[in-house]
Amino acid sequence: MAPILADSSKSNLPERDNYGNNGFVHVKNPHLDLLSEDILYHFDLGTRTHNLPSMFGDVKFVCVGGSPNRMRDFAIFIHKEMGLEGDGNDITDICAGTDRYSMYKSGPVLSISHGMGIPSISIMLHELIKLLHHAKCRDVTIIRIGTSGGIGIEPGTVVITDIAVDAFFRPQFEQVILDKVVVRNTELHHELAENLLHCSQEIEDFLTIIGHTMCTYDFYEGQGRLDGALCSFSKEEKCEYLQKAYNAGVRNIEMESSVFAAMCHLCGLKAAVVCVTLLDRLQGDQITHSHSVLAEFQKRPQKLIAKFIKKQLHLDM
Ligand code: R2B
Ligand code: URA
Repeated sequence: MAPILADSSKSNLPERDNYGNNGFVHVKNPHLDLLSEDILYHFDLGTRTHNLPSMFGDVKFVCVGGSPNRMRDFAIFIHKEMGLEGDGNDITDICAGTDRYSMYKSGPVLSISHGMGIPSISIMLHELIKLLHHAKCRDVTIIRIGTSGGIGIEPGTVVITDIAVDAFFRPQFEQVILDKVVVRNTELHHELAENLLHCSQEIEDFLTIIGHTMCTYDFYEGQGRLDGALCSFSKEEKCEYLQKAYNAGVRNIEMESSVFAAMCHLCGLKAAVVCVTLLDRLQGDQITHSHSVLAEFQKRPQKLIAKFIKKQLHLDM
C-alpha cells in the first residue's frame, strides 16, 4: 500500500496565520513563479489574455455550487438583494468560452459552478485559487451552497458543516500525489460557521443546524443507496451504516465538501459549506419531493448566504 503522509504543506504557523498573510490568497506552488503566463484552461481565462486584477480585484465573496443554472440564479438573486443597478437578468457568463464551468460576477460576489464530485470541484478550485491570487484579491470568504441527503433530520433543513468527514467518519481528505497518499485536514472556519448560524436565526421559514458532513465519491453505493444499478449490501447493513454515521455526528451527505475544506484551509481562504437536505436517508433513498418543493429547498442556502453577505456589507437594514 502507498505510504500515508500528513500534508507537508501544512504550515507550522499558528492556525490564524493560515488566514493571515495580509488577507491575500496563498498558492502553495513554487513552480508557478516560473511561468511567464498562467492559462486557467477550464475557465478560458489567462494572465496574459485577461487583466485579472481589474476583472476580479474587488471580489470579497465567492459562492460555488454544483449546477450552472443554480449559480446563475444565485448571481441574479444576490444582485437584486444587494440593490445593484438593474435587475441582474442581463448578467453574462465570464467563462462563456468553455462549457466546463460557469462564472458570474455581481459586484463583490463571484458565483461559480463546480459540477458534481471531488475531481470536478478540485479542478475548479485549483484555477479559482490561482485566479484570486493573480487578481490580488484580499480577505475573501468562500462558501459552497448545495444539496445533500440528510440523516435523521427533516428534509429541507439547512446544514452548516463544522467538519467534513470521509466514509469512515474521519475528518480528513486523502489526495493521491504521485505514488503517495497525502492526508489533509478538512476543518472549516469555525467563526464563519457560527456567524452563519447566527444569521440563520433571523430566518423563520426553515431550520438551520450545524453538523458534520460526510463526503463520498459516489451518489449510489458510496452513499449506501439500495437503488443504484449495483448494490452488494442488505437493507439492514445500509441502515446500520447510516445509524453509525448519525451517531458519529454526521447530519448530511454530499460529494465535494472534503476536498473543498482541505484546499481552502491550505490556501488561507475562510470557507463554509451550507447545504440543504433533500430527503432523510433514514427514511429512504429516492428523492420524491415535487420539482417545486425541491426548487424552494434549493433556494434556502441562497437566502441564508444573501443575508450573511448583506450583513457583512452593512446592507442589511
Ligand atoms: C450534492 O448533489 C450532487 C449529487 O446529486 C452532488 O454534487 C452533491 O454534492
Ligand atoms: N446530493 C447527494 O450527494 N446526496 C443526496 O442524497 C442528495 C443530494
